[in-house]
Amino acid sequence: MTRTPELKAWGRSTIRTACPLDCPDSCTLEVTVEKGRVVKIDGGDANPATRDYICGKVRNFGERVYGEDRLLYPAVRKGLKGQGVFTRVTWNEALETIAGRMIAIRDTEGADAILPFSYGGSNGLLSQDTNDARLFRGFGTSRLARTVCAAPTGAANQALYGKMAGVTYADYVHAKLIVLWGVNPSASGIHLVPFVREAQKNGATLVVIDPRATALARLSDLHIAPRPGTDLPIALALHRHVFENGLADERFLAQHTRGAGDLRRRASEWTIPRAAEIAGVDPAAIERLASLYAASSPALIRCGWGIERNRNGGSAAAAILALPAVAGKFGVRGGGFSMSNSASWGIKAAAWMDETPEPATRLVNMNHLGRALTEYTDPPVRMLFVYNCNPLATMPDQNRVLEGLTREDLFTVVYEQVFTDTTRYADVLLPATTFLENYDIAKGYGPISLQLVQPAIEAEGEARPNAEVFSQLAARLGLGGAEEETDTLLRIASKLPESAAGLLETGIATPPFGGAPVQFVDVFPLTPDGKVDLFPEALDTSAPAGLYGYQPDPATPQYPLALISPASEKTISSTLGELRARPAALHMHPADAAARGLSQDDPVRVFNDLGEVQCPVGIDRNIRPGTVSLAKGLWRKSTYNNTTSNALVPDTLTDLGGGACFNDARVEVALLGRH
Ligand SMILES: Nc1nc2c(c(=O)[nH]1)N[C@H]1C(S)=C(S)[C@@H](COP(=O)(O)OP(=O)(O)OC[C@H]3O[C@@H](n4cnc5c(=O)[nH]c(N)nc54)[C@H](O)[C@@H]3O)O[C@H]1N2
Ligand SMILES: Nc1nc2c(c(=O)[nH]1)N[C@H]1C(S)=C(S)[C@@H](COP(=O)(O)OP(=O)(O)OC[C@H]3O[C@@H](n4cnc5c(=O)[nH]c(N)nc54)[C@H](O)[C@@H]3O)O[C@H]1N2
Ligand code: SF4
Ligand SMILES: [Mo]
Repeated sequence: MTRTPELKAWGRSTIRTACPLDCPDSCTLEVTVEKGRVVKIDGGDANPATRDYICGKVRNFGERVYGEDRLLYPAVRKGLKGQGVFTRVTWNEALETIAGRMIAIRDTEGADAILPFSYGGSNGLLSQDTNDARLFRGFGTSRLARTVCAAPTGAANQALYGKMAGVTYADYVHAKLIVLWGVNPSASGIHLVPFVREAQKNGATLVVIDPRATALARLSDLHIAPRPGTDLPIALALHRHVFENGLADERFLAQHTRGAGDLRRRASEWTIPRAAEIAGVDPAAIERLASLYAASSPALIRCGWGIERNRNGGSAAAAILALPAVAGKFGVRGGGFSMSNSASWGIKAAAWMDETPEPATRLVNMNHLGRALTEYTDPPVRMLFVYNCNPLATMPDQNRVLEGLTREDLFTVVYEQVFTDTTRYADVLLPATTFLENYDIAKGYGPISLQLVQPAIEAEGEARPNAEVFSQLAARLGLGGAEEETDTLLRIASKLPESAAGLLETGIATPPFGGAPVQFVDVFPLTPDGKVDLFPEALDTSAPAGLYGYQPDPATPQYPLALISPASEKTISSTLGELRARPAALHMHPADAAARGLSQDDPVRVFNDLGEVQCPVGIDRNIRPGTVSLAKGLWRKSTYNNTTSNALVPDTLTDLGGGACFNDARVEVALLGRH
């Protein structure tokens, strides 16, 4: 396989590819290239769910590719840690330095003193869990639990349904009731929005459950704005309502589920008034939702990731996902639930990683990065190898992460596209290609799609793709021969399930069930006995308050405000954060601002015992009182004092799955300068 022939052409050409960023939609892209440079990025129509439009972030992605922050050459640190002074070296020198250091660490303290650190840079199948895993597994480094996102929702979906495929975007138009629960598609998955609007035109009722009045909440029939972290009581009150009023689908429960009795018992204490009290909402609103849900069909719940980022996130996801089973909402097009569809192809990295099994080395929860770098002994972390991730911007307890990255005795490799916050603390910098410069396989987790990502341009500078760099490093360490990127692509493509045939030839595989399976008609639970497990024992044992057990709000009189950090339309996590211009504002309800004597644009301190963020305040009626919001994915330069919301986020873990509790940050806000 050779690189795209168009690359050789010097005229104007359009290349079809796909977007592998960590966004559910996975758009088909058409990239126009003139004289070897990208001049236009727009949507293509191969993936029908994304139609042929894309978001502004990727339309302007050229600003990243050609921007002044782009990393073009390998480099090593010259100045003090964090000073940001580097000297250019060759790839050979950079890889020799890293390999030498890895061997030295293994020979003195053991290979598990090396911690590879990666997450969402690209969701493609080539850039993660391929040659990187082969290298780190083969060398015996510490393992990383990639739990920063989707760990609690994933644990719940796995245990209840074995990650059965969910309702896809196109089928929303058939629903008569849509509940958007802790999800904001107007920012985080824009192609869902027209389907929701079309359903509304067809007469569907729209309910949004979100502490903020998002764009779709403002267009909804019912908006419930709970205190962050209280979705569990609301969901349990809905269960209680359904069970106690004889509205449960007993036949479905008997035939397709187990554990309904235990779920019913745990829900029995949650009357609607009690749940409403805890959630800080009007009981009449929950009452209305309960009646609507019981009476409507097809009824569809989209369970987002906003509900998982707190101490109750796993149980909340389980209780929400259990609703369609108890209330009998499956078996019709447009009915059931939708969440992540990433498992729908049945693709498992194990298919191409079998020859390098995972060793039983130390497992580090990525949400504990700060702790790992500053506290772990036996052995301490001596090398941190960061790729596909910007942990200084995106992980909890930012000040502790920073303290760790500043350690003189830590050797940090950062393999990146641009000069991020994390990059500044590197000892060795490696330049990575963007998806416009490499191959990949993009798997959507909203629509069920699988597409080929192919280079539209030659790599800028000396940037190289992950598949190639990790295999070259592995070869230097005696862990197999170096592989070209296209060889890795072919190897992985050959291990994909039959359903993915045709991907390399046509650029897009034909999804199972036409990409629109009906739950309990086309797809069934992939649990061991094929039933929905409404009360998985393993979850009950691992959750601190038991499964469906509510843990109270962590607010204190000193720090009464809940700080949330939802996805913004300007970045994907922190990707593209370099392009944000103005300082980001803390969103606050007028009543909370008045109580603190704050006016629009006042500079404020947002603080708790972990840290402080200084930024302007934006008075916003669309956020519930008692909750404040600062966008996810900010870079440190986006505030006055170089910290972001993560400086206020504790590194406590969710009840299930070891996830991050971003929205459990509790803070106070005051005018900057007044103490
Ligand atoms: N533009 C853009 N798109 C993205 C991303 C991005 O950063 N930018 N990130 C991608 C990734 S990695 C992910 S995981 C997804 C996330 O996409 P979403 O599922 O939309 O997740 P969030 O934006 O974290 O939160 C969604 C909503 O939940 C609300 N919320 C916060 N706490 C609670 C709560 O306790 N209960 C309830 N009911 N609601 C709550 C927030 O106000 C927010 O409006 O989006 C993906 N798409
Ligand atoms: N406060 C707060 N923090 C959050 C969240 C929140 O809700 N609130 N949400 C969390 C969520 S949902 C997620 S998913 C995480 C994501 O956190 P991260 O995994 O840190 O994701 P990004 O910020 O997108 O950083 C990915 C980096 O990988 C780089 N990259 C992209 N492609 C490649 C490649 O091919 N090779 C290499 N070597 N590098 C590449 C990009 O340039 C980018 O800097 O953030 C979490 N952080
Ligand atoms: S980030 Fe999402 S909406 Fe934007 S182009 Fe990529 S897949 Fe499409
Ligand atoms: Mo995420």
